[in-house]
Amino acid sequence: MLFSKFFAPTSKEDPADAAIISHKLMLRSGMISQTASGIYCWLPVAVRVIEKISKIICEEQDKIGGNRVYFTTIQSADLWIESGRYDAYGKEMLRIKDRKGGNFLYSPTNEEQATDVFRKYVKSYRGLPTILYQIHWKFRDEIRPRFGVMRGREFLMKDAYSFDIDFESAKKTYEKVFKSYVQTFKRMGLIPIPVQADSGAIGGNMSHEFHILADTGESTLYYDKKLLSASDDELMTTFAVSDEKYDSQKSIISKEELMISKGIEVGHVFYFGTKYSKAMNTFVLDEKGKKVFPEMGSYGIGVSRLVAAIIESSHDDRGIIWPEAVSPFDVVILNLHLKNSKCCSVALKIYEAISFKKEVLYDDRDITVGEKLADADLIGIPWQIIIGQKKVDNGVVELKNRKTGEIIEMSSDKVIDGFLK
Ligand code: P5A
Repeated sequence: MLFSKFFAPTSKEDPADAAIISHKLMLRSGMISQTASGIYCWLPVAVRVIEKISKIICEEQDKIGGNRVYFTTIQSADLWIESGRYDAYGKEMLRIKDRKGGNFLYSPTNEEQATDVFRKYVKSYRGLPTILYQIHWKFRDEIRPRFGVMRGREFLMKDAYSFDIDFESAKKTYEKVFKSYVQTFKRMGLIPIPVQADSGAIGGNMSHEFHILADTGESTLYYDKKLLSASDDELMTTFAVSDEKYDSQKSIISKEELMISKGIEVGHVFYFGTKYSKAMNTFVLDEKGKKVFPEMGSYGIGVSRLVAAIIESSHDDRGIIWPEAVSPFDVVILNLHLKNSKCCSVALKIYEAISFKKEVLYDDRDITVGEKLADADLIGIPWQIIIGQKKVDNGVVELKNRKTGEIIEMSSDKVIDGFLK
């Protein structure tokens, strides 16, 4: 990708109305553009990150038997009247009328619709367990949208819905999803902290939130120090709660072991039994031909929130530092002297050679050296290949690690070899 043709409107100015660093950096690096309170357009750098995050999520969901679908963003109110949530959901639901006066809404979540799709097609215990998931836009008319896309009104979520024949099987599914979430977040370079949670508007009786630690998090977490080194299995039982649930009198963690940190909720899983299957008369026939209401769960990951959360946990005073797994590009080539034919031929040679294997951004813009270096640090691609006149005359280019700042000089052939490995 040539930067001269790439739509990444970066800016030096610190935006006045951004309170947290991820919001500032997303605006400055040209990732998002606000169109109304809590509603953002997503520009190419951000789209590439969302796609990396989504790919990891899908791979992990598919591993546990998830089936990817697209439910709809616009739903008929009828399903929500049937489940009893239409009135209960309150003002967070964006309600819409069509030209015939029919009641519709923009999906804040899709439990009802998932149940409706399931009941139309699955009639026997043989069709269970079933997991349906999607990555799709949601709308919640939050009272206080804030911190950019962290708490938006329109946001992207991965939402999954599971159907099992009985409690034992549903519990296994819940545990499988729980562990796959731990893997999902770890693959993005994050340390997930699962905390026992209330199930709120979704309803039910078993629920965990997944947080990542960041000073700007909206929740305060109380957790056992052991959690930071726990195995995936231990994570399910190691003690952690958020502020609403913490009671210092009843805490089972000793003072020495207790950690208190701010966290950002990037995922939330729920088991809620037959709440929706009963309300929506959704059943299958078991081996003996008896009607059984499936036991259900739902599982969310805040995909758009994750983009901001990753930035909160990985940046410095010059800009974003993308973990390699979610970076918009693998490497950026900075041609510092466009008018120097040697710099141009070396840059092009490297660009053409490594583009087969890597996602490469080639900064061929006619701007100052300072601007080019600053933009590369701001956008935060993990590797920079810096091509300057003096170095090229000496037969070398510079390879910079964005995270450590370390710069190594080497021949262009050696750089190419490194990226083709
Ligand atoms: C689980 C999947 C649900 O909606 N129904 C389907 C269940 N859970 S949840 O906790 O309400 O949301 C799941 C995750 O979505 C993110 N999220 C948000 N992201 C940005 N802006 C918002 N306003 C917002 N609200 C929720 C969170 O990461 C949450 O864990």
